[in-house]
Amino acid sequence: MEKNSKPKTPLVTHIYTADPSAHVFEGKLYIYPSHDLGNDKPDDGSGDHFKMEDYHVLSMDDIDAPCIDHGEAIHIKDVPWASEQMWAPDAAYKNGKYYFYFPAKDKEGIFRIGAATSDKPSGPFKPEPNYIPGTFSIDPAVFIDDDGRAYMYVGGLWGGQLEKWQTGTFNPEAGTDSPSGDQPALGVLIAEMNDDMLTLKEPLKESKMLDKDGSFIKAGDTDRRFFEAPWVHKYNGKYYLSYSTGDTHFLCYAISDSPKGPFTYGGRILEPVIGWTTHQSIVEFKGKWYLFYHDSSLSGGATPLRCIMFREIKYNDDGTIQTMKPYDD
Ligand code: FUB
Repeated sequence: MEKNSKPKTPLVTHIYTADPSAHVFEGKLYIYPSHDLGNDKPDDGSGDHFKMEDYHVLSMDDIDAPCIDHGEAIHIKDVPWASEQMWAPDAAYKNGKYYFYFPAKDKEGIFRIGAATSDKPSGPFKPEPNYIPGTFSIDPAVFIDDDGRAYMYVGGLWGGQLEKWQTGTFNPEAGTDSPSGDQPALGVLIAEMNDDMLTLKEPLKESKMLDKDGSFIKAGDTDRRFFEAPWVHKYNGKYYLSYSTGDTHFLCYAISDSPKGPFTYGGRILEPVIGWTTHQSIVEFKGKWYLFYHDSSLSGGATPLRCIMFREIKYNDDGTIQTMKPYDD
């Protein structure tokens, strides 16, 4: 296996950033990260220690070009339905417009997914008055297939509230210990989007992840089960769902023949980084594939103050992704 390059320095250091969703728009790399402001609340697994109320858009003309901050693209004060916690976002381009997707808590403290639009990839983005009907939980990722059909992927355990939706409605009492052990783990939620890119064509539906023998990945298999940060990319005709394992801190992936799954566990992309969370996107740019991710190195390890970076990823001949260690020489 090829040796990893040295860890990259953060893409930007003037603000704390996380959860980078990278896309190639207009021939450049555009990165849509979260913006960490930090607060004094304890890290109790609820996510309340994050303070995130706006988004900046970043771009790079080339892979070794300086990273430009285009400034604030959207602020929570302009989103009528949202109350707090603008977590991991994504963006998409269709119909001559740029779409920005973001999770935030509504006025009742329930995570929903919002959308905003712009004529430019750098924004500013104009938020829709309401969240996307039928959405819940966190970490939206939108994948547009070669045939133009668009799919939204969402989901996050613990602070991301996915456990609370197991009955189809929000149950505030549902704890983070269900399911557990040998029970099938909760899977990513998927829905095809309408052509307007602002509504879902169908209800979000869970796709449970499979092991190589066809059985479900178990909830107790915390080194491999889906926790948060879904992202889908297509490589050699296969659909790759990458994700974070949360409390075990791995970036992993699973593969399917369909954008709607089921996805079969494929392996690990990145070993744990400095900090609690890890969250990725994978993008092809000028014939090479890159992993964008974050750690907490810029803040000396403070969990809610993160910084984004990237590195090239390599595939093996059988389509598996080579596992990387973040801090190897
Ligand atoms: O940035 C807030 C949350 O932390 C994200 O939504 C998760 O994916 C994790 O990175």
